[in-house]
Amino acid sequence: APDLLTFGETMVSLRSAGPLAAGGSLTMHLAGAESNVAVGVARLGHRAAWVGRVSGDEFGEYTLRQLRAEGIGVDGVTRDAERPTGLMFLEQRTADLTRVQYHRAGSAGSALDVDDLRAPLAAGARMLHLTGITPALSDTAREATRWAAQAAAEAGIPVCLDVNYRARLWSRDSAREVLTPLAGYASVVIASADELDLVGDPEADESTVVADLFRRGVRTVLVKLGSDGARAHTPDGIQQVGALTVTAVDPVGAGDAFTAGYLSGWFDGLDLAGRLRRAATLGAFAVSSRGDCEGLPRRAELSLLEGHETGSVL
Ligand code: ADP
Ligand code: KDG
Repeated sequence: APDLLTFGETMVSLRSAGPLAAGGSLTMHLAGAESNVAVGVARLGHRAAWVGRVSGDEFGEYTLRQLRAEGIGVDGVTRDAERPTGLMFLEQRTADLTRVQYHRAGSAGSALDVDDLRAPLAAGARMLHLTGITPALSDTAREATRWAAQAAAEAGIPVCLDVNYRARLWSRDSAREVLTPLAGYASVVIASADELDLVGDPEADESTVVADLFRRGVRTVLVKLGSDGARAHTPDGIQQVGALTVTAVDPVGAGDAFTAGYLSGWFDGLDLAGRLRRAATLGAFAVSSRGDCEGLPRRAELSLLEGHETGSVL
Protein backbone atom coordinates (compact mmCIF):
# COMPACT_ATOMS: atom_id res chain seq x y z
CA ALA A 1 0.00 0.00 0.00
CA PRO A 2 1.20 3.57 -0.65
CA ASP A 3 2.13 6.02 2.09
CA LEU A 4 -0.18 8.65 0.62
CA LEU A 5 -3.46 8.08 -1.17
CA THR A 6 -5.12 11.14 -2.65
CA PHE A 7 -7.83 11.84 -5.21
CA GLY A 8 -9.34 14.80 -7.02
CA GLU A 9 -9.27 16.56 -10.35
CA THR A 10 -6.00 17.14 -12.14
CA MET A 11 -6.21 19.76 -14.87
CA VAL A 12 -4.04 21.17 -17.57
CA SER A 13 -3.08 24.75 -16.74
CA LEU A 14 -2.27 27.09 -19.60
CA ARG A 15 -0.14 29.93 -18.33
CA SER A 16 0.38 33.28 -20.04
CA ALA A 17 3.33 35.56 -19.37
CA GLY A 18 1.19 38.65 -19.99
CA PRO A 19 -2.43 39.80 -20.49
CA LEU A 20 -4.52 37.10 -22.16
CA ALA A 21 -6.36 39.75 -24.16
CA ALA A 22 -3.05 40.56 -25.85
CA GLY A 23 -2.52 36.98 -27.03
CA GLY A 24 0.94 35.48 -27.21
CA SER A 25 2.29 32.15 -26.01
CA LEU A 26 0.79 29.86 -23.41
CA THR A 27 2.76 27.17 -21.63
CA MET A 28 1.26 23.87 -20.55
CA HIS A 29 1.52 22.68 -16.96
CA LEU A 30 -0.08 20.16 -14.66
CA ALA A 31 -2.46 21.63 -12.06
CA GLY A 32 -4.57 20.22 -9.30
CA ALA A 33 -4.19 20.66 -5.59
CA GLU A 34 -4.16 16.95 -4.75
CA SER A 35 -1.74 15.89 -7.48
CA ASN A 36 0.53 18.77 -6.43
CA VAL A 37 0.64 17.23 -2.95
CA ALA A 38 1.33 13.80 -4.46
CA VAL A 39 4.24 15.23 -6.48
CA GLY A 40 5.71 16.88 -3.37
CA VAL A 41 5.50 13.69 -1.34
CA ALA A 42 6.79 11.44 -4.15
CA ARG A 43 9.81 13.66 -4.84
CA LEU A 44 10.83 13.19 -1.21
CA GLY A 45 10.85 9.45 -1.70
CA HIS A 46 7.51 8.42 -0.23
CA ARG A 47 5.07 6.25 -2.12
CA ALA A 48 2.10 8.26 -3.38
CA ALA A 49 -0.96 7.16 -5.33
CA TRP A 50 -3.38 9.50 -7.08
CA VAL A 51 -6.91 8.53 -8.10
CA GLY A 52 -9.21 10.42 -10.43
CA ARG A 53 -10.87 10.46 -13.83
CA VAL A 54 -8.64 11.39 -16.72
CA SER A 55 -9.96 12.15 -20.18
CA GLY A 56 -9.16 10.00 -23.20
CA ASP A 57 -7.82 13.08 -25.02
CA GLU A 58 -4.21 14.24 -25.48
CA PHE A 59 -4.39 16.30 -22.29
CA GLY A 60 -5.35 13.13 -20.46
CA GLU A 61 -2.28 11.41 -21.91
CA TYR A 62 -0.15 14.34 -20.78
CA THR A 63 -1.62 14.18 -17.27
CA LEU A 64 -0.89 10.47 -16.88
CA ARG A 65 2.56 10.86 -18.36
CA GLN A 66 3.45 13.62 -15.89
CA LEU A 67 2.13 11.71 -12.89
CA ARG A 68 3.97 8.55 -13.91
CA ALA A 69 7.15 10.52 -14.48
CA GLU A 70 6.96 11.69 -10.88
CA GLY A 71 6.69 8.08 -9.71
CA ILE A 72 3.09 8.49 -8.57
CA GLY A 73 0.93 5.36 -8.61
CA VAL A 74 -1.87 5.75 -11.17
CA ASP A 75 -3.28 2.20 -11.16
CA GLY A 76 -6.56 3.51 -9.71
CA VAL A 77 -7.08 6.09 -12.46
CA THR A 78 -10.25 5.77 -14.55
CA ARG A 79 -10.08 6.85 -18.19
CA ASP A 80 -13.22 8.70 -19.26
CA ALA A 81 -13.34 8.97 -23.03
CA GLU A 82 -16.73 10.73 -23.00
CA ARG A 83 -15.59 13.89 -21.28
CA PRO A 84 -12.82 16.45 -21.88
CA THR A 85 -9.91 17.36 -19.61
CA GLY A 86 -10.59 20.28 -17.26
CA LEU A 87 -8.52 23.29 -18.28
CA MET A 88 -7.50 26.38 -16.43
CA PHE A 89 -5.90 29.56 -17.66
CA LEU A 90 -3.50 31.36 -15.38
CA GLU A 91 -3.03 34.89 -16.65
CA GLN A 92 -0.06 36.94 -15.47
CA ARG A 93 -2.03 40.17 -15.83
CA THR A 94 0.64 42.30 -14.11
CA ALA A 95 3.79 41.40 -12.19
CA ASP A 96 1.72 41.33 -9.00
CA LEU A 97 -1.63 40.08 -10.26
CA THR A 98 -2.50 36.67 -11.67
CA ARG A 99 -6.03 35.76 -12.68
CA VAL A 100 -7.54 32.30 -12.96
CA GLN A 101 -10.21 31.12 -15.40
CA TYR A 102 -11.58 27.59 -15.20
CA HIS A 103 -12.97 25.57 -18.09
CA ARG A 104 -13.78 22.50 -16.04
CA ALA A 105 -17.57 22.20 -15.91
CA GLY A 106 -18.50 18.75 -17.24
CA SER A 107 -14.87 17.62 -17.27
CA ALA A 108 -13.73 14.02 -16.86
CA GLY A 109 -12.26 14.88 -13.46
CA SER A 110 -15.55 16.30 -12.21
CA ALA A 111 -17.35 13.02 -13.02
CA LEU A 112 -15.49 11.26 -10.18
CA ASP A 113 -17.73 8.71 -8.55
CA VAL A 114 -17.76 6.56 -5.38
CA ASP A 115 -17.02 3.45 -7.46
CA ASP A 116 -13.73 5.01 -8.65
CA LEU A 117 -12.49 5.07 -5.04
CA ARG A 118 -13.55 1.68 -3.69
CA ALA A 119 -10.56 -0.43 -4.78
CA PRO A 120 -7.87 2.17 -3.97
CA LEU A 121 -9.29 2.66 -0.48
CA ALA A 122 -9.58 -1.06 0.10
CA ALA A 123 -5.85 -1.34 -0.75
CA GLY A 124 -5.13 1.01 2.17
CA ALA A 125 -2.58 3.77 2.79
CA ARG A 126 -0.86 5.43 5.73
CA MET A 127 -2.78 8.65 5.08
CA LEU A 128 -5.65 9.77 2.87
CA HIS A 129 -5.44 13.37 1.68
CA LEU A 130 -8.43 15.21 0.28
CA THR A 131 -9.34 18.81 -0.37
CA GLY A 132 -12.41 21.00 -0.28
CA ILE A 133 -12.12 21.46 -4.04
CA THR A 134 -13.35 17.98 -4.98
CA PRO A 135 -16.79 18.22 -3.32
CA ALA A 136 -17.38 21.47 -5.23
CA LEU A 137 -17.00 19.77 -8.62
CA SER A 138 -20.26 17.79 -8.95
CA ASP A 139 -22.85 15.87 -6.95
CA THR A 140 -21.07 12.56 -7.59
CA ALA A 141 -17.68 14.01 -6.64
CA ARG A 142 -19.20 15.41 -3.43
CA GLU A 143 -20.63 12.03 -2.51
CA ALA A 144 -17.35 10.30 -3.43
CA THR A 145 -15.42 12.65 -1.14
CA ARG A 146 -17.78 12.14 1.79
CA TRP A 147 -17.76 8.39 1.26
CA ALA A 148 -13.97 8.19 1.09
CA ALA A 149 -13.50 10.27 4.23
CA GLN A 150 -15.95 8.11 6.15
CA ALA A 151 -14.58 4.82 4.79
CA ALA A 152 -10.99 5.82 5.64
CA ALA A 153 -11.93 6.94 9.14
CA GLU A 154 -13.76 3.66 9.72
CA ALA A 155 -10.79 1.67 8.40
CA GLY A 156 -8.40 3.51 10.72
CA ILE A 157 -6.67 5.43 7.90
CA PRO A 158 -6.00 8.99 9.09
CA VAL A 159 -7.54 11.67 6.89
CA CYS A 160 -5.91 15.00 6.05
CA LEU A 161 -8.34 17.67 4.81
CA ASP A 162 -7.14 20.87 3.17
CA VAL A 163 -10.08 23.29 3.09
CA ASN A 164 -8.84 24.93 -0.14
CA TYR A 165 -11.86 27.19 -0.71
CA ARG A 166 -12.36 28.08 -4.39
CA ALA A 167 -14.71 31.03 -4.79
CA ARG A 168 -15.09 30.32 -8.52
CA LEU A 169 -16.70 26.96 -7.71
CA TRP A 170 -19.15 27.63 -4.87
CA SER A 171 -20.32 30.10 -2.25
CA ARG A 172 -18.90 30.19 1.28
CA ASP A 173 -22.28 29.08 2.66
CA SER A 174 -22.44 26.03 0.35
CA ALA A 175 -18.83 25.18 1.17
CA ARG A 176 -19.44 25.43 4.92
CA GLU A 177 -22.46 23.15 4.72
CA VAL A 178 -20.35 20.41 3.09
CA LEU A 179 -16.92 20.96 4.63
CA THR A 180 -17.96 21.29 8.29
CA PRO A 181 -19.27 17.71 8.51
CA LEU A 182 -16.36 16.49 6.33
CA ALA A 183 -13.85 17.89 8.84
CA GLY A 184 -15.32 15.56 11.45
CA TYR A 185 -13.67 12.61 9.66
CA ALA A 186 -10.23 14.26 9.58
CA SER A 187 -7.20 13.86 11.84
CA VAL A 188 -5.45 16.86 10.29
CA VAL A 189 -7.26 19.97 9.04
CA ILE A 190 -5.29 22.51 7.03
CA ALA A 191 -6.71 25.95 6.29
CA SER A 192 -5.69 29.50 5.57
CA ALA A 193 -6.66 31.88 8.37
CA ASP A 194 -9.58 33.14 6.26
CA GLU A 195 -10.92 29.60 5.65
CA LEU A 196 -11.49 28.50 9.25
CA ASP A 197 -15.08 29.77 9.13
CA LEU A 198 -15.80 27.04 6.54
CA VAL A 199 -15.21 24.17 8.99
CA GLY A 200 -17.03 25.60 11.98
CA ASP A 201 -19.16 28.39 13.38
CA PRO A 202 -18.61 31.45 11.14
CA GLU A 203 -19.14 33.78 14.11
CA ALA A 204 -16.55 32.03 16.32
CA ASP A 205 -12.89 33.01 16.72
CA GLU A 206 -9.97 30.74 15.77
CA SER A 207 -9.50 29.10 19.18
CA THR A 208 -13.20 28.30 19.42
CA VAL A 209 -13.32 26.74 15.95
CA VAL A 210 -10.19 24.73 16.81
CA ALA A 211 -11.61 23.56 20.15
CA ASP A 212 -14.75 22.43 18.35
CA LEU A 213 -12.68 20.51 15.76
CA PHE A 214 -10.78 18.79 18.61
CA ARG A 215 -14.10 17.80 20.17
CA ARG A 216 -15.04 16.22 16.84
CA GLY A 217 -11.86 14.10 16.72
CA VAL A 218 -9.41 16.30 14.80
CA ARG A 219 -5.89 16.05 16.30
CA THR A 220 -4.00 18.81 14.48
CA VAL A 221 -5.17 22.07 12.89
CA LEU A 222 -2.67 23.87 10.67
CA VAL A 223 -3.36 27.51 9.89
CA LYS A 224 -1.36 28.85 6.94
CA LEU A 225 -0.35 32.51 7.11
CA GLY A 226 1.38 33.11 3.77
CA SER A 227 4.69 34.96 4.16
CA ASP A 228 4.12 34.96 7.94
CA GLY A 229 4.48 31.17 8.06
CA ALA A 230 1.94 29.02 9.85
CA ARG A 231 0.74 27.91 13.25
CA ALA A 232 -0.27 24.47 14.43
CA HIS A 233 -2.88 23.80 17.08
CA THR A 234 -2.78 20.48 18.90
CA PRO A 235 -4.37 19.53 22.22
CA ASP A 236 -0.90 20.22 23.74
CA GLY A 237 -0.90 23.87 22.61
CA ILE A 238 0.13 26.10 19.72
CA GLN A 239 3.42 25.97 17.78
CA GLN A 240 4.44 28.45 15.12
CA VAL A 241 6.81 28.34 12.22
CA GLY A 242 8.08 31.34 10.29
CA ALA A 243 8.31 31.46 6.52
CA LEU A 244 11.78 31.04 5.04
CA THR A 245 13.28 34.16 3.50
CA VAL A 246 13.14 33.68 -0.27
CA THR A 247 12.18 35.73 -3.32
CA ALA A 248 8.56 34.90 -4.10
CA VAL A 249 7.91 34.72 -7.84
CA ASP A 250 4.78 32.53 -7.97
CA PRO A 251 2.43 31.92 -5.03
CA VAL A 252 0.41 29.21 -6.82
CA GLY A 253 0.83 25.84 -5.18
CA ALA A 254 2.42 27.13 -1.94
CA GLY A 255 -0.33 25.66 0.20
CA ASP A 256 -0.09 22.28 -1.53
CA ALA A 257 3.68 22.28 -1.07
CA PHE A 258 3.24 23.11 2.61
CA THR A 259 0.85 20.16 2.96
CA ALA A 260 3.25 17.84 1.14
CA GLY A 261 6.08 18.90 3.47
CA TYR A 262 3.97 18.36 6.55
CA LEU A 263 2.86 14.90 5.40
CA SER A 264 6.42 13.94 4.43
CA GLY A 265 7.56 14.86 7.92
CA TRP A 266 4.75 12.77 9.34
CA PHE A 267 5.73 9.78 7.18
CA ASP A 268 9.31 10.19 8.45
CA GLY A 269 8.13 10.24 12.07
CA LEU A 270 9.33 13.81 12.75
CA ASP A 271 8.01 15.71 15.75
CA LEU A 272 5.64 18.62 15.20
CA ALA A 273 8.45 21.19 14.96
CA GLY A 274 10.18 19.05 12.31
CA ARG A 275 6.98 18.59 10.34
CA LEU A 276 6.32 22.34 10.38
CA ARG A 277 9.87 23.11 9.36
CA ARG A 278 9.61 20.77 6.36
CA ALA A 279 6.20 22.23 5.48
CA ALA A 280 7.61 25.77 5.50
CA THR A 281 10.62 24.62 3.48
CA LEU A 282 8.41 23.15 0.73
CA GLY A 283 6.20 26.25 0.79
CA ALA A 284 9.33 28.37 0.27
CA PHE A 285 10.46 26.19 -2.66
CA ALA A 286 7.01 26.55 -4.23
CA VAL A 287 6.78 30.34 -4.02
CA SER A 288 10.33 30.87 -5.21
CA SER A 289 9.95 28.80 -8.40
CA ARG A 290 7.45 29.09 -11.23
CA GLY A 291 4.76 26.49 -11.82
CA ASP A 292 2.34 24.69 -9.52
CA CYS A 293 4.71 21.89 -8.56
CA GLU A 294 7.73 22.06 -10.90
CA GLY A 295 9.97 23.63 -8.26
CA LEU A 296 9.31 21.13 -5.47
CA PRO A 297 12.52 19.62 -4.08
CA ARG A 298 13.92 16.13 -4.23
CA ARG A 299 15.16 14.86 -0.88
CA ALA A 300 18.79 15.79 -1.49
CA GLU A 301 17.65 19.32 -2.37
CA LEU A 302 15.89 19.99 0.95
CA SER A 303 19.14 21.39 2.33
CA LEU A 304 19.34 24.03 -0.44
CA LEU A 305 17.24 26.41 1.62
CA GLU A 306 18.99 25.66 4.91
CA GLY A 307 20.26 28.86 6.41
CA HIS A 308 17.40 30.90 4.95
CA GLU A 309 16.54 31.98 8.46
CA THR A 310 12.85 31.85 9.22
CA GLY A 311 11.08 35.17 9.00
CA SER A 312 9.38 36.90 11.90
CA VAL A 313 6.93 34.80 13.81
CA LEU A 314 3.62 36.47 14.60
P1 ADP B 1 -2.01 29.03 0.14
O1 ADP B 1 -1.23 28.87 -1.13
O2 ADP B 1 -2.83 27.85 0.46
O3 ADP B 1 -2.74 30.34 0.23
P2 ADP B 1 0.01 30.20 1.86
O4 ADP B 1 0.09 31.36 0.95
O5 ADP B 1 -0.35 30.48 3.29
O6 ADP B 1 -0.93 29.04 1.32
O7 ADP B 1 1.43 29.49 1.82
C1 ADP B 1 1.67 28.25 2.40
C2 ADP B 1 3.02 28.26 3.05
O8 ADP B 1 4.02 28.57 2.09
C3 ADP B 1 3.16 29.30 4.15
O9 ADP B 1 2.70 28.78 5.38
C4 ADP B 1 4.65 29.56 4.12
O10 ADP B 1 5.33 28.59 4.91
C5 ADP B 1 5.02 29.37 2.66
N1 ADP B 1 5.04 30.68 2.00
C6 ADP B 1 4.00 31.36 1.47
N2 ADP B 1 4.38 32.56 0.99
C7 ADP B 1 5.72 32.65 1.21
C8 ADP B 1 6.73 33.64 0.96
N3 ADP B 1 6.43 34.80 0.36
N4 ADP B 1 8.00 33.37 1.33
C9 ADP B 1 8.32 32.20 1.92
N5 ADP B 1 7.42 31.23 2.20
C10 ADP B 1 6.14 31.45 1.86
O1 KDG C 1 -3.54 24.74 -5.31
C1 KDG C 1 -3.17 25.14 -6.58
C2 KDG C 1 -4.42 24.95 -7.37
O2 KDG C 1 -5.17 26.11 -7.33
C3 KDG C 1 -4.27 24.54 -8.77
O3 KDG C 1 -3.33 23.52 -8.96
C4 KDG C 1 -5.58 24.21 -9.42
O4 KDG C 1 -6.60 22.51 -8.08
C5 KDG C 1 -6.66 23.61 -8.59
C6 KDG C 1 -7.89 24.40 -8.42
O5 KDG C 1 -8.95 23.79 -8.38
O6 KDG C 1 -7.80 25.61 -8.32
